[in-house]
Amino acid sequence: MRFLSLSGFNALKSALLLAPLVAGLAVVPHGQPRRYDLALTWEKRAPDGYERDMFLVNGQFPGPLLEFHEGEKVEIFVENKSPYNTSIHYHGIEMLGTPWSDGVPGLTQIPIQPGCAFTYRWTASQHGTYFYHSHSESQVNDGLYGPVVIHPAPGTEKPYGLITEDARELKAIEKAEAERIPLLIGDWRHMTSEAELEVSRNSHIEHLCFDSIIVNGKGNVNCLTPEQQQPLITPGQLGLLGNLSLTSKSCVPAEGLAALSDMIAPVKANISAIPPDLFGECATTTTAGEVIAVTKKKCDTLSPGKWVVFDVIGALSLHTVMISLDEIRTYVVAIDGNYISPIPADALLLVNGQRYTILAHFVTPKKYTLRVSAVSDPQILFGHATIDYQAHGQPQDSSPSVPSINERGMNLTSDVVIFDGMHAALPFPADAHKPSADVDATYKVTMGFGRSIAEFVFNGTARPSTDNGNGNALPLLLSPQPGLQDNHTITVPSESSWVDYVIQVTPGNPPHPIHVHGRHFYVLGSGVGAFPWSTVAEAQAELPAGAINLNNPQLRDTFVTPASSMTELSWLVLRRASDNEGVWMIHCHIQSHLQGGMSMVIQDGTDGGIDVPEEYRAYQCKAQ
Ligand SMILES: *[C@@H]1O[C@H](CO)[C@@H](O)[C@H](O)[C@H]1NC(C)=O
Ligand SMILES: *[C@@H]1O[C@H](CO)[C@@H](O)[C@H](O)[C@H]1NC(C)=O
Ligand SMILES: *[C@@H]1O[C@H](CO)[C@@H](O)[C@H](O)[C@H]1NC(C)=O
Ligand SMILES: *[C@@H]1O[C@H](CO)[C@@H](O)[C@H](O)[C@H]1NC(C)=O
Ligand SMILES: *[C@@H]1O[C@H](CO)[C@@H](O)[C@H](O)[C@H]1NC(C)=O
Ligand SMILES: *[C@@H]1O[C@H](CO)[C@@H](O)[C@H](O)[C@H]1NC(C)=O
Ligand SMILES: [Cu+2]
Repeated sequence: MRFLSLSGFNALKSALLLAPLVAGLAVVPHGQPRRYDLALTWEKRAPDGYERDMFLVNGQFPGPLLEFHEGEKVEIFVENKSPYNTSIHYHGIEMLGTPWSDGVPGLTQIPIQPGCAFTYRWTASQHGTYFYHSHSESQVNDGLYGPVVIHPAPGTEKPYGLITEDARELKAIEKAEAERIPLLIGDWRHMTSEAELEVSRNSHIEHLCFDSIIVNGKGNVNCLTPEQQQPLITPGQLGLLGNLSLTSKSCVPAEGLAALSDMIAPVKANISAIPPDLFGECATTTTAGEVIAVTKKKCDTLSPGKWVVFDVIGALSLHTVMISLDEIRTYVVAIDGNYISPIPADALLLVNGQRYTILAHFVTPKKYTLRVSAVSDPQILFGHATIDYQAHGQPQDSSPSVPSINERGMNLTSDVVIFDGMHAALPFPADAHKPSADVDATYKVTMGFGRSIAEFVFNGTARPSTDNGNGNALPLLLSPQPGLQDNHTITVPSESSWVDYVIQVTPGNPPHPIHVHGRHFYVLGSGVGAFPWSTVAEAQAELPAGAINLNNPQLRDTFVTPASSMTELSWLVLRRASDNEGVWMIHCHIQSHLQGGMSMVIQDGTDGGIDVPEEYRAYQCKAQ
């Protein structure tokens, strides 16, 4: 304190008054942005015991936690020291008034080329759990991601009073929230995304096979013998397998996917283009997984146990996973950064791109296993991490923790409570937010397979990638196209303030996690069969009561379409405010579907042009 000037001291004081002290978060003078510098490099690492080339951020994988107080200005300086064009997207951040910092090459910026730097500026206008990741090609699969946490502003109403009324326990929960721990869940491959993309273009097949599940960038390869695989094979998997067997990576072999391709796509699969190690050739590794130490200190007397808040982040490439912390019934308290009325759960279904904030209470000191099991049909894939709970003065129970789920994510007993995220999750407080009862427009689009099972269409057509720029054209944000309605673009005029998106998925499709940039959306409903109505109001008049929820729907940025059967369509209806001018992507968050063309662009209120700051309008590669 001795060296602090008086004005510095006042700024410090006001910052302290405004925001409760959060461990590890330095004070930023009032009104100044909180700045992070991220250096992207391409180096060798072995997250699951197998060494490969991958992205690191500041020498780390996953990238460092970006932590803010709600309301703060944000400045993120990204230096690209890798050999690839890239960009950084802040998944789930609404980018209110800063569409130029959304990080989508070809749409909101030109890619950050090797040797160049780019500064993202935005406001942390929401609180909760998010993550940053590359939006170029499938670089997420090369490890270019990291967590973002925005601590709620003082006075924010929180749902913890519905869990306990004990003031000391509540204080302990508040403390746990301030010290929240990210759990980034990933599915990992040994082949680089660039090599995989090349193979995919030649094989005309989606490569539904991974090497491991990693938690916070750590895991190991688990190979199963046919005897071990047998009891874990699901009916859906049997359907894909026919008379084939799972590979040593426990994947439906490429031949099985080729047979599917023959049934539904005109462009034939070419299996000989697939190197054998992509689907087969498994070698078990025994790398240590992530271990998170949770310690109850002597002075920590608020609660007889220890409350911990985890931010579960679906930094996945493909798989949908079931997550369960042995012996602990957690509470789900937020979805995609929005508080909900707490939902108790022993196991949680996590879809690619979604986030859940969960609260756990530890009583017995013990090493608890966190299990992560893929539930998708094409592969048996699982991993784990450990929560090492120690309490001062108490011996640690050395018995292994008892699982609630198996390697396929199925409950092992009938009392396991599963939260699948598909049904009611009430906003907290109940009147926190609500969709408009009326909309100004309804846009109906279909999505599904394209000409091969490596190509995916949104509104009839696969959208060509603009990941390496837009030819010689400026990014769309700098040259918006008024009124454009085509296979790749939905233009919502400025007059429209609320809009419905009706997505119909063609038969034979897996669930698609739909992610929208900019404003979050309300999930009004989903179902199997066609959606023949032209508006939600018409649908509501004919569908059974409750099929469309306008009262308390989930507010999210990622939600999954129902799996369609081989003969029927399925549908998903999203209602979204279009009051945030910009050029926003709507896309499937499965990397292979996105790289296969499953995306569209929403121009929100761009008809009058957008006043892009000179810094972004005139951006050219800045040397570091
Ligand atoms: C597997 O089934 C396919 C047809 O679905 C058939 O052509 C092939 O001969 C069968 N293979 C074996 C080993 O039974
Ligand atoms: C299939 O892939 C192999 C290996 O890349 C290539 O040599 C062959 O020409 C391809 N066949 C067809 C029909 O494209
Ligand atoms: C899993 O849970 C369901 C629903 O409670 C139950 O019917 C089923 O028997 C459980 N599975 C096992 C193996 O106990
Ligand atoms: C747009 O999609 C339709 C199918 O919905 C297709 O017939 C048409 O060729 C596509 N247009 C372009 C320009 O690709
Ligand atoms: C990288 O981006 C620049 C600018 O858009 C583009 O001209 C170049 O072709 C891209 N490089 C690669 C390897 O795609
Ligand atoms: C889908 O593409 C067609 C052009 O094929 C276009 O007329 C229509 O407006 C698009 N639909 C939406 C919702 O943008
Ligand atoms: Cu998809």
